[in-house]
Amino acid sequence: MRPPRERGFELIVDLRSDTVTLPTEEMLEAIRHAKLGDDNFHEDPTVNALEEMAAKKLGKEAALLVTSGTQGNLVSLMVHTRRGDEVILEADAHIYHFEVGGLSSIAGLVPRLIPGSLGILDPRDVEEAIRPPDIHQPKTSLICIEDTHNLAGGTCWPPDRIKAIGDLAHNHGLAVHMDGARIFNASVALRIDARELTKPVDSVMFCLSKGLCCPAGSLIVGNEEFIEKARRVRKLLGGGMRKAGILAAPGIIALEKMIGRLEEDHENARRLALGLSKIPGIAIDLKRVQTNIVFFELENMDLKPQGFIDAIGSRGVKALAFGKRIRMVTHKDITKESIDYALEVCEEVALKAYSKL
Ligand code: TLP
Repeated sequence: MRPPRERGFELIVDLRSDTVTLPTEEMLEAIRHAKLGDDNFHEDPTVNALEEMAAKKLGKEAALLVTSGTQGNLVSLMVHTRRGDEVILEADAHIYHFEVGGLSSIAGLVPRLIPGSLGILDPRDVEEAIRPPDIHQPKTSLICIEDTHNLAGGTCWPPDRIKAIGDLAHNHGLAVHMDGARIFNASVALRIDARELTKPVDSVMFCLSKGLCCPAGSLIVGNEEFIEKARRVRKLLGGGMRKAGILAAPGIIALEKMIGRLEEDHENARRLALGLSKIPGIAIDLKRVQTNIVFFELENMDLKPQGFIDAIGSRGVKALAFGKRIRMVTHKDITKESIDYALEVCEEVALKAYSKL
């Protein structure tokens, strides 16, 4: 079998991340025709329209376009906290592991990591970690949750758990920030309006540049006061983008048209995961495969994860290693046929390396 023509010109099945998605023709057209203005003066009508739409979609008062998910999370953390405060995070949180330590180096925060189950925190563990007012201790001021949870395998927070964390936080006078880079994947997978998932939290960051296929950009949403402060912090971090309507224009199309199709990515991820589970030497936890992310490990194989990735890469199938795990992510530019091709290549490589230890 020959690899499908994913990009028209390159023979590649790129499963490294949904961040590799290319914008649709309609998005490129929208960029071409976007009405622009200086967003630092609030005068970009396309940005204003996108922000209004994002706030509505997530049931909050206001929204702010930021350059990336990393910037959106950092801005949110800085608005909710003061330097020296403690922030509670799940032990495998993206904010802790993959955002260059900005929460400490820039926001001046002390991370308090609590292991969850499938990335989901137990409110009892969180309550125990909240510090009493004490002159010796840092002040707990924020709880972060991640939905879907990337390192746990794209798992979804049950809505009642989000509510329990929200209630707990608010009873203690703390805020909750949701790293919802892929919140619409959770909403589609659970068949629940995204507003239901975000209602209990004070702020949410979500990404346009992943499964929603935009070239760049993320949004943060919250109440008017939060967004007003966030606008200043975004400027401080170099995120005041001026004629940002060229990024907002595809964002509007993303929110109107790209959310529904995430279902297809989830079906492809399931097909991939089931196929991988039948290959000798591949260990996969199927209960984690709830959205578009698939993690697996190699067992009894004469190959390390990077060796496996290099071997499938030479046949046009790309994946990423996370420690001893391998990650594949489905997205718009991956079809059912490319999944079948990827499975064929994985099986071939695995069979050659299986039990040669
Ligand atoms: N995640 C990327 C990599 O950084 C690992 C990926 O390929 O999955 N929150 C979550 C949950 C994320 O998964 C990511 C990106 C971000 C925040 C950061 O977004 P960007 O890359 O726009 O800064």
